[in-house]
Amino acid sequence: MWDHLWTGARLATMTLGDAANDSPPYGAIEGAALAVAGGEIVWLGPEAELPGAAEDLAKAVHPCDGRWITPGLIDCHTHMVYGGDRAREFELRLEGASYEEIARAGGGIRSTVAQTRNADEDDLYAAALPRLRAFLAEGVTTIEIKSGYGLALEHELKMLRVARRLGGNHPVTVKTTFLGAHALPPEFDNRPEDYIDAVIAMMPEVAASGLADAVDAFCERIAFYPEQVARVFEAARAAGLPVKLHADQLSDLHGAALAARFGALSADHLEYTSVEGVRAMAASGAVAVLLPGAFYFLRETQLPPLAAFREAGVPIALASDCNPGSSPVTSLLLMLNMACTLFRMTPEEALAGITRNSARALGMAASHGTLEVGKAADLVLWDIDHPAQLAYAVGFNPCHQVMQDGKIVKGG
Ligand code: DI6
Ligand code: FE
Repeated sequence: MWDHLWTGARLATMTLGDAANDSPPYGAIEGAALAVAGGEIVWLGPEAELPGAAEDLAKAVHPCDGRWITPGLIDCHTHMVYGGDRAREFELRLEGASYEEIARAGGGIRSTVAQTRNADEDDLYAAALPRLRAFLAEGVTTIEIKSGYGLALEHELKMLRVARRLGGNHPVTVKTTFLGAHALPPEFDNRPEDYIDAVIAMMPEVAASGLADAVDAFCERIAFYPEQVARVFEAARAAGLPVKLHADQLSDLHGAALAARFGALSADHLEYTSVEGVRAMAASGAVAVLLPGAFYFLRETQLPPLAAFREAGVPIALASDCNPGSSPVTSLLLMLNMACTLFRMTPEEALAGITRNSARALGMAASHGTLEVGKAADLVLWDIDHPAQLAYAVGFNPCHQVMQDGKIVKGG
């Protein structure tokens, strides 16, 4: 007996079609059924091909009335654990100050660092909770959470522990990333090389703690130069941790190529990435993670090189970049709409960006991101007539039911 069987469903499997088979958009299967047992998808296909009567096959049968099922949503880039907020900085920017000017004047990331250092684990947990709940309400079943507002071992580990605790107490898979090289902390003013040494010195303990699944850095003139990032990445490699990079967000420092050189899982932001950077990513297999929330909130006008990514066959993911300074966003569905309206991505590309390709950006492609037999039973049932409606509507949440890791966690 299967544990669960959905009938009368339409599936957006999001599997990459076999070109020879001329597979339908969204990898769609209409008039479909899908079965779950032991936390895995064990059967899916046209309902007419079920090997028996539904009631004889599963302990729980869920008639879907034609609703769509997608893979559970995956947000592969967030900074959702932090202290305080930056609403005052938002006002300053509206009065004319730029994000970079505020950062250089010691505001920006540094103000969040001060507030995060002052917060204890319980404070940070409580602050992150409503943000996490907002994501979960829209069908997010996997979320990545970065450190990077502690910038000292004790505070970085504190952030990572909070991230793990959020995952332990909620129906969501949390992937954590150590972002020690996010900004220069005030005690290292004018001594960036010394701070990079300090980040490298943190690496063995971060790795040994088991609190980090990957390592990230911010490669930018207001953060760290490529040579400095390369030193951090060497240390990550020595510690056996995969890397990813905030690359080419505000200027082209050739971050995408740097990420590719280190076999990064992903390079993220990428508004200023050159064609050479795109080619390097294509050759290395890195995922391009686009962050339309930050593009929107900073009123950026330089578009990421989408046509080049498409042409080179670089997989494109989307994420919220949830953070207090450049993307105070807690909706992954909103990112679908912004990716389409701002970047001219198609609704299908956008949905692949928060399922199949975001799984890959987290190194989880073998087990997550598509509806396929053998993959984790993370899925969302939507009150929609067509998958494009997920990207089309703004501020609307048609999430009907969520299964995470084989358990129904919303909309019993
Ligand atoms: N790029 C971003 O968009 C965030 N971090 C980064 O490296 C912004 C972080 C912040 O402003 O607090
Ligand atoms: Fe970010």
